[in-house]
Amino acid sequence: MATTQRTFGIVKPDATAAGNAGKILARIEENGLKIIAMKLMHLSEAQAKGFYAVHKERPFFGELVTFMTEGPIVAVVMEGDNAIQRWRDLMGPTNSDEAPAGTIRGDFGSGIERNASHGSDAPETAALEIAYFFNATEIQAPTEAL
Ligand code: 3AN
Repeated sequence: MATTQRTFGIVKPDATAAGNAGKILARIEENGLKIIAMKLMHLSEAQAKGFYAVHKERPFFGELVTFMTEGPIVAVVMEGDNAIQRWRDLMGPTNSDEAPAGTIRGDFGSGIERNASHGSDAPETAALEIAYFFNATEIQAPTEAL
């Protein structure tokens, strides 16, 4: 059965700096996911640390925060049937070196950190991440439980 979902994505600083944001957003639309909210922003250190708080004990946390604050990102909310898995499939595996050609990370990323994009991994994290970046005036409340 088709399940309409919302998911959250980021075009990361490496991809915006390289001029690939438009190409990545086009892939979202070409694949039939609907962009329902979007903003370009330059994260502060505090905002990046808060977003990645779940990784704060990991050895790469400091580097990850430095990377995510080095330039603008595009924060995007997508909606569609099975949107969470579809967006993760479009991105490919976390490590760009292992991501096949044709995936966003395979085509636009380099390595495990500078991997061009982020995507929520479950409905609960999608809801938290959407609320972290978009307030009630910036995104319509879901009509059903999304
Ligand atoms: P995903 O974003 O595919 O769900 P996670 O949750 O394993 O991947 O990783 C969260 C973020 O941390 C990713 N954006 C990735 O770029 C970064 N990351 C994961 N492992 C490493 C690592 N070993 N070194 C640097 N950055 C990493």
